[in-house]
Amino acid sequence: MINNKVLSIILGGGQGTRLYPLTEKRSKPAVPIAGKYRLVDIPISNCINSDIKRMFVLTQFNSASLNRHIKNTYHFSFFSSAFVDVLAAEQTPESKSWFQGTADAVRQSMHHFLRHDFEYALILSGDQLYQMDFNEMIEAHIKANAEISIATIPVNEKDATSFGILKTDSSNVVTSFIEKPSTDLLPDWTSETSDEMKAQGRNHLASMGIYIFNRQLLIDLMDNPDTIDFGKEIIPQSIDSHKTLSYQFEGYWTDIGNIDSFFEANLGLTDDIPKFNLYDSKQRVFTNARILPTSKISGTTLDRAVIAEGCIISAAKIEKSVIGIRSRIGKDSTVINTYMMGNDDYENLEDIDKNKTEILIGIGERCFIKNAILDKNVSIGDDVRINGGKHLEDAETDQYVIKEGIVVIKKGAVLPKGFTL
Ligand code: ADQ
Ligand code: ADP
Repeated sequence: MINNKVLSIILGGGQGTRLYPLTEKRSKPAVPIAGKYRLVDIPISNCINSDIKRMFVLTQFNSASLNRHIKNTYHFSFFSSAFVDVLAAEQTPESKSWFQGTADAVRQSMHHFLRHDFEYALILSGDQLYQMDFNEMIEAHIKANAEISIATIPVNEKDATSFGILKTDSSNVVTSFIEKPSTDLLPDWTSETSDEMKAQGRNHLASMGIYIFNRQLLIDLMDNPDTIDFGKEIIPQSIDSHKTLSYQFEGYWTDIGNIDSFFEANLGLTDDIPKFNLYDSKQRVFTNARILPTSKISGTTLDRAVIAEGCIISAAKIEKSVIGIRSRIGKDSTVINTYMMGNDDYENLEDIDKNKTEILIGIGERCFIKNAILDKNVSIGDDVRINGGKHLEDAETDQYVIKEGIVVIKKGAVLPKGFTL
């Protein structure tokens, strides 16, 4: 079994500034998505579905919610060699700083990887939404006798400037690579793609940031402390001297590393036929099994609503929205184009009385919420109106951040009755 020879390294995130404020109080892999999962569940599930069961998650800082989530979710048999280990940037006598970039994160963690027996290191990004069988990629890597493989996907001109773009020969061997080229350089960086991709204007071959390295080569490359990133240094400096294969993928794949793409990817789950399929019994997405009660909904018109377990909803209308675990939405409220992450706990009458809370956790009555992300445990008073959209300028307060028209209510924020935005 080739997957026994693979060790997976998930790049869990740098400082997470692009997903701020969702990363204000937690590390990026712990950011909740799709109502009940966390970002890190995507690459981990892809590995498990590919029978790759030894995984390291590299993260800039260790958040309690990430550790708890991993510990509560991924239990493997006592007799199995499977594990998911979180490695946070740590101070050692040799290195005193945080991970400087992706290659530096791998370098600083090498001593942990080398304790394990593996022939191939599979390096994955932690902020992408996709379903992929890594075995096919590993088989192609071995068959071609490659030293490095890069998963690639055709992209259009507009997207090409945000990715590493490459060119290959007729055997899919990478001949040149440029990290995030400027628009004026793009005409020199087109590739022959399938008719379906061409019809969508996708004529540039982008790196998906998913790599396979042969063990010894990774050790050798990590010896040079001047290389910080895979995209900026390691890949461009390696392609001439090490056979690098492009493994082309044409399924759904999207980067969810910033607020805008994160919002779109979550709301995309409300489409009639979502591009990311959570309802596939062969490619399951795993997460913490919380044993929550069913959701209770009354008097609500639901249209393209994705609703997680344990919710108590009396809203008037929920449209094109993802409602996370244990959410509470009061009477006559309307929620449109919104991702509500849900709550960590329920408030019972005793708690409410004890805390003298006037504003209950969740969304109150007669509210109107549109184009928003509500992080976990927010308390929104009655008659609050949040009308997000491009007419709003970027802003930040203690309670919320506005980025490209999307209003992000921070974790645990309390919005008083009648608050309007
Ligand atoms: P980017 O996504 O811009 O491009 P980068 O910011 O290096 O590259 O992030 C790659 C992954 O590593 C992300 O999941 C990120 O969260 C994580 N990461 C970043 N810094 C980290 C750190 N210090 N510690 C741990 N994890 C960290 C890369 C490639 C491009 C390619 C795109 C595809 O460089 O060539 O096209 O990915 O998305
Ligand atoms: P979920 O994935 O259900 O959102 P979290 O990991 O965010 O769960 O935990 C929800 C809440 O439950 C946290 O705020 C925390 O206080 C509490 N909690 C969960 N597990 C533990 C634990 N093992 N020890 C202490 N508190 C916990």
